[in-house]
Amino acid sequence: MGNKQTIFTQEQLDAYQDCTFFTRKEILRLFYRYRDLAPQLVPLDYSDKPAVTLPYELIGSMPELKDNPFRQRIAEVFSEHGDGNMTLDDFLDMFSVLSEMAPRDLKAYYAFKIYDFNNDDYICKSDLEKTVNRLTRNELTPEEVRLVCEKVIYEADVDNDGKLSLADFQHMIVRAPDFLSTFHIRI
Ligand SMILES: [Ca+2]
Ligand SMILES: [Ca+2]
Repeated sequence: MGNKQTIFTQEQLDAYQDCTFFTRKEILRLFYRYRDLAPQLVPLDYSDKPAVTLPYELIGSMPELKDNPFRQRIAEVFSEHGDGNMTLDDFLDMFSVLSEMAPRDLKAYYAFKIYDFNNDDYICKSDLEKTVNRLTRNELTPEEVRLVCEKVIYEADVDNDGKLSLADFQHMIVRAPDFLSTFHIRI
């Protein structure tokens, strides 16, 4: 309120508010979080859209992510080039989807992408094994993981092709909300 900022133009701020679940104040706060990761790389004036990308190592070490077993996949999925390195836009998108304001369907859509480790638009058995291992923080034996995956596929694979499509997955998480539990971050 009357608090002039010169980091973004009004148009940029309006666009960020339209594309995220954040208020102007939250957008600015996240900008400073991004900048604090590498002040020497991130300018204080973004009005000319500088081509800045921060390496995954910095993003993944943030307190909100560092204990998340999916942190690298999350960064990859939200990064423009799929390598986990992030522009400010990628960074805001990521936190927006992970925030408590994001609707469940949107979280489910991104969770599906994150669990689809080989990016082929299906969660197959090996994607699911990796997912279950991470969700349970490697506390299950390989045999237990195998049984869980078989059960999930048996119950969720509606069209019976042995793998989960986005539709299968959306159907499944209604009954297994744990699959979204690592995608809530308080900022
Ligand atoms: Ca896959
Ligand atoms: Ca299927």
